[in-house]
Amino acid sequence: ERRVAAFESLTKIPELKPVPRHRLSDEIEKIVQEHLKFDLVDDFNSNIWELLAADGEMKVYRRELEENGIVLDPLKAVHSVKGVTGHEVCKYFWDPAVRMEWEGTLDSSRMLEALSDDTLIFNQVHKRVWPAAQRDTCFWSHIRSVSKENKNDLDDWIVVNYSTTHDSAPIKEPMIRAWANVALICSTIILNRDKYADLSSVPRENLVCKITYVAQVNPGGWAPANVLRAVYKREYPKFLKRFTQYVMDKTKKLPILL
Ligand code: 18C
Repeated sequence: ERRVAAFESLTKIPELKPVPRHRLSDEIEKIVQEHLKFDLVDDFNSNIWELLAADGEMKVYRRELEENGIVLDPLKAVHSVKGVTGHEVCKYFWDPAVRMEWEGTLDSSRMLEALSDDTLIFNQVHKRVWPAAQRDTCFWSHIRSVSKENKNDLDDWIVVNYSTTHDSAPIKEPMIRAWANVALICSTIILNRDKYADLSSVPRENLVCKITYVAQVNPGGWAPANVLRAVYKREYPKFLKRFTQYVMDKTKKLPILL
């Protein structure tokens, strides 16, 4: 049923056509649906989440979780950014052509395969954090729009980056393979919507993009808990600030991507 909604919403966007099925279609569908179901639940008053950092509209929360001495702290952040749409934010997060312009935690990013117009597979090498071994990741990255019931609203957008394996990315010791399940979900609010006959005439200043970002990372081997938590605390807020500023700067003079 949701595939139909996605199909309809994709057909009205010129650069995204409905995509044929491929070997990861079922897994992607399941993981995307899980994110859409759980990530948007407003559970910040439930004692589940501990505030890790706050700056203006941005709030970064974490939940302490360790298994067999490995830190798996789930992370959830919310942000609200003016002047951009969810489509724009997700597009820049997903697009390999601009990744290195905003990603500050990578030594390299290599696209291994395009499974379809909306799903790519990457192998990324992360900056080494002393004193731990260097980490890499291999993941599929999927982008899609999610139709709203009210046709006066802009679609929501989501990108999921989810670890996988790939023949072209064997683990090369001493590198350690980290595992990630990351989602960026964006919802666009239009201020004074009734003043504008059609969406294409809405000015940027009337756009507000509500961002939810969740990340579950398994460092994939020993890493000192205190160093790791210090890296989280520093890097996630830095990423959210830097990336959203990047999207605002890039889109400022461009026509709005609805
Ligand atoms: O979501 C982000 N970026 C996406 C596109 O690149 C993609 C990335 C997922 C991140 C997976 C993290 C894998 C861990 C690798 C080690 C990290 C080293 C950090 C170096 C810092 C200088 O979805 C934006 C992500 C931005 C924040 C990432 C910080 C993650 C820190 C996790 C640390 C876990 C490994 C610890 C290694 C040793 C520490 C002592």
